[in-house]
Amino acid sequence: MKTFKKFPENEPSTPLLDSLKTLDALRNFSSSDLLSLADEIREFLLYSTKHSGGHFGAGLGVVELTVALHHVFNTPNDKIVWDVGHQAYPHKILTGRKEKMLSMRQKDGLHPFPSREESNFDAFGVGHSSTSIGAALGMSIANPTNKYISVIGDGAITAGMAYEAMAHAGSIDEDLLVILNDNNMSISNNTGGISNYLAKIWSSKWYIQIREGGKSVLRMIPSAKRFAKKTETHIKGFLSPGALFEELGFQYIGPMDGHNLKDLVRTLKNINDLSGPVFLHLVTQKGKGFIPAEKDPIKFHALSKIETSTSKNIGPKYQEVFGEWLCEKAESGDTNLVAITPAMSEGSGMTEFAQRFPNQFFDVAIAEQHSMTFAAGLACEGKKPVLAIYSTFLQRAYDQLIHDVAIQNLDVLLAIDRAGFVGEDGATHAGIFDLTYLRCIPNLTIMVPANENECWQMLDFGYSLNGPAAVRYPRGNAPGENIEKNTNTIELGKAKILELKESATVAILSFGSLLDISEEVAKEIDATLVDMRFVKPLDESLLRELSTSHDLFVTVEENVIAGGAGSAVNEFVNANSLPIKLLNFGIPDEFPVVGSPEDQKQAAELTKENLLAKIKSKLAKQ
Ligand SMILES: Cc1ncc(C[n+]2csc(CCOP(=O)(O)OP(=O)(O)O)c2C)c(N)n1
Repeated sequence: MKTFKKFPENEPSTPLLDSLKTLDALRNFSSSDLLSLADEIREFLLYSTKHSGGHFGAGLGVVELTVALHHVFNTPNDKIVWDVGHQAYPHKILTGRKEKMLSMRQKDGLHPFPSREESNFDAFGVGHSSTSIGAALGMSIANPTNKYISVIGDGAITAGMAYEAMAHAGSIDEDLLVILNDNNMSISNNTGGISNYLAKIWSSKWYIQIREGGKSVLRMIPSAKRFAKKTETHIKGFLSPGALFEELGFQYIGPMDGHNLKDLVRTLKNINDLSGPVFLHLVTQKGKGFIPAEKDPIKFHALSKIETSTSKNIGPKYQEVFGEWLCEKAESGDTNLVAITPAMSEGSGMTEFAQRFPNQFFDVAIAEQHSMTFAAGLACEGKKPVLAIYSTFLQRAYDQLIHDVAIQNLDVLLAIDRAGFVGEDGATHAGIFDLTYLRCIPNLTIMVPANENECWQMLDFGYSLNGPAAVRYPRGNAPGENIEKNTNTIELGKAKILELKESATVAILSFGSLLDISEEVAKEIDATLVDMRFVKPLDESLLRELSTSHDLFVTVEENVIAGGAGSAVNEFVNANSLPIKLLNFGIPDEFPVVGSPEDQKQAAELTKENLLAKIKSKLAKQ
């Protein structure tokens, strides 16, 4: 295997890859051709991701696996279901999309995750983790003529969904291959009992023997048929390294070196003859073959593209504001504060807090549902949990929010990050639904900061409240307001009037992150401008007052229009028969395009020009 110390300067030549017009020829490749092909893919991946940005280390770690799977299995009829899908760049390169790799993550370019729309080699659309086993199981039951392979990481397999699906597959003895790509990493170091369990397997005599004695794991695989009857499996469960998976009804094979292409091919060919659920445990290295990424897999989880940003924001990133706030809270001696993340410590700005206050910090692994119920439990016994969670991943913990936190009116503060458009990761990661699905939950206070000062003060305010509260902030940099740490101007359900125009016909009610556009529009048409601050409770007395002196309420939010903050205003106006017309701006009833947040705003027509045009036409109709 070739190893690289730096990114290739120029596009590397890839003769074998280019010769593959379809994958038929790949099925007859010799071992040495397969090795050369893997080298070509790895080098091209370095080149293309350097230019496009995007997920990096995970793809490098599955180059050999990708080649082996497409060599052994009859794809696309046989289906590879990639979990999360962030490791699927080599798969995209090999399945006819090499020429488009540089367009990855851009508007009209390649999708950053597998997408059924993009290629029939992409068996299942992903982005969120831990869905691959359930999806592959459904496919296998629906159409047993093909083979179905779920490839799941040791991070993704920490989530409950993976076990729900394995328990189901095991109980019905369905044909299914689950490949665990175990690199001992999530985005950060993997945490929790499952991770410890896998680490024990790594260090077990089985794996050490294979690694050091050069023995092949193939000897542990029976020549063809199902390995053992149920009772034997049970006994073997106590002896084999993968007892947990055996107990769930899988035939466990491994652990084996996931970079040894020759052994991998032989093993997969043997497994192809087995029936029932099979669990193949591969040990791989994140960032494999690129020395800087092997040394620092956290830094190289993803590469960011150097972009010419059109954003005028010069303040800190919102997650940095959150991280600093957490640290200051703990520094002040508040030992009841407990900060929780479901596997997103770096992205949520919690690295410093985790280091300085390890006893008040929990990374619960990729387990959003559990993170919420865990927070509820902590609150029951007097702690003050702060759950930092990306808007898109909060979707996973919805029932737990209603059932465990809100009904019991527990003191849990949600720091909801990456709310609104998140850009290049596309629709799977968009944080555009939360105001809609949160607004209908009784007991929950919802705040939307328009800058870092408000964000800080709202975190403080939400933390001090009795009952659940949410502060919802966007991806990226804040506008650059001074943070006033020792004053708090936030009052429950009170908006802030930024501009009150006596003669104005229009009042712009801005909810959170789009205050910049709202300001520009207000200036242009001499409108009243309100920073609403609260989605729930709404500032009802202000709405009543403004409705008597204006003709039109214009609501602006970075959330879907359906059921969002604007809807809350509409409902209030209707319920109270207020004499005012309404115009709602937000995200239309479509999933966002792949592209930058600016591209997404353009596509949703959230621009100053469009707002002005629609307001003018609405006024003209009056
Ligand atoms: C439900 C959900 N929560 C969080 C994430 C964010 N996320 C993307 S990749 C990743 C780590 C996955 O680790 P692993 O499965 O071991 O794959 P690796 O990157 O190590 O190859 C996380 C937490 C996600 N995609 N989905």
